[in-house]
Amino acid sequence: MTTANFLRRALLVWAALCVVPGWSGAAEALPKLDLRPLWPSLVVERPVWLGEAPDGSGRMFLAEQPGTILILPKNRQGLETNARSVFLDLTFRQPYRDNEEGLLGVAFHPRYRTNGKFYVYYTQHDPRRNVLSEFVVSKKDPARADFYSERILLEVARPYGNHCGGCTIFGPDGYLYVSLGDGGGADDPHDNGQNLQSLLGKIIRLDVDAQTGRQPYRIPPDNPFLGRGVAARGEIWAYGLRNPWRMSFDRRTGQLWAADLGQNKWEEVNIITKGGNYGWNRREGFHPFKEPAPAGVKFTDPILEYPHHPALDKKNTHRPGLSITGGHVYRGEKLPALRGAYLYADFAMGTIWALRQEKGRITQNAALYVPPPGTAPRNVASFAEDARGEIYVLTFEGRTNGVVCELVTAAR
Ligand SMILES: [Ca+2]
Repeated sequence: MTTANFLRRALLVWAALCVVPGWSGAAEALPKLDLRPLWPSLVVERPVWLGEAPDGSGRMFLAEQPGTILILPKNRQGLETNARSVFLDLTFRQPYRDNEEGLLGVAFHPRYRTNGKFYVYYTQHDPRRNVLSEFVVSKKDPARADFYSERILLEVARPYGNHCGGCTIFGPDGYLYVSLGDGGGADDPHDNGQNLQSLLGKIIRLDVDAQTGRQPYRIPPDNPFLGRGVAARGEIWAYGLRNPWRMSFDRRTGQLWAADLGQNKWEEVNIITKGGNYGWNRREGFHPFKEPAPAGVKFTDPILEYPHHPALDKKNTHRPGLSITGGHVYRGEKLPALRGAYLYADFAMGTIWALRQEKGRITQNAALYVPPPGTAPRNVASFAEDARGEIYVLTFEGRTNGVVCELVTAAR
């Protein structure tokens, strides 16, 4: 090959690389991954949340939907019989009756090390409602919560047994963000998503370190709907959501991500901004739903949707699913090819995907893990992140059992 030919060929190869869709100099190809169970001998029931206490102890806590918070053994691989270490037990209140009810979210206060406070979101009945409470760890025993310390911050009546929301997370601003579903039923029959007088179908933002009068929290003064009197609840940060089951903050950029479950056709991933209206129940994904929006209402579309039925996915670019589970933007060390990518999964299909985006436009989107054909999928109920940014996958196996998995590079 002559020098000129060599240079021409090198130029062509370089040009070809540059036109691969989604290719950018900084982003690696998304990896193929496997799920590897951790704590193999520990029996847990319907795990919905996992987190590391921000107190330097390295302890991992896990919430079971029926109503317990456990402290997991330090040894994640050990096969010895692991006794259950119960940190908080709410099972006698029977929060879990319907499939989507139960103990659904937990958040440690950012200053847990000094104030021992944490927040729990669970459902109750008679009347049916969502409850957000503060608890404090026992002063004598760091492995036990003080059950009698409960301070109820919020109770929100819910007309039906489903769409409970429940994600409870602190933002980088120190405020508590909580997701609430539209109250259930189908199609949002009470139009809660678009109703700013209701907390259902919303993401709310609270200052739990202060109180306003008899209100057991303060509404941050820069919340978008504060000051409208009875026309809008000041707690609301974003609205028009159906059942934002899981959301997360990107620990590097501070962006808030929320996956919203669709009605019959489309699951969606959203980047949540202050005051945004995410469309439900006038929009499902990128599509009109129910009657048209009132004049002047502006909706924020998701950054990604995927269909329930293969026939909807005309380009066959994305496998169908039924129920999205939002994850995290990966900022850990173990899986370099995943850095900066947002993980999400389908609960029913067990598929795990990741996407990268720039300014809300998808640049990469691919399946990381597809359950092997002929096997029952692990139902991905939730993702979790430890203090170092490593990701965990919480799965239901059958009706009751649960498994915590880590993601590892696929051997194949
Ligand atoms: Ca939407």
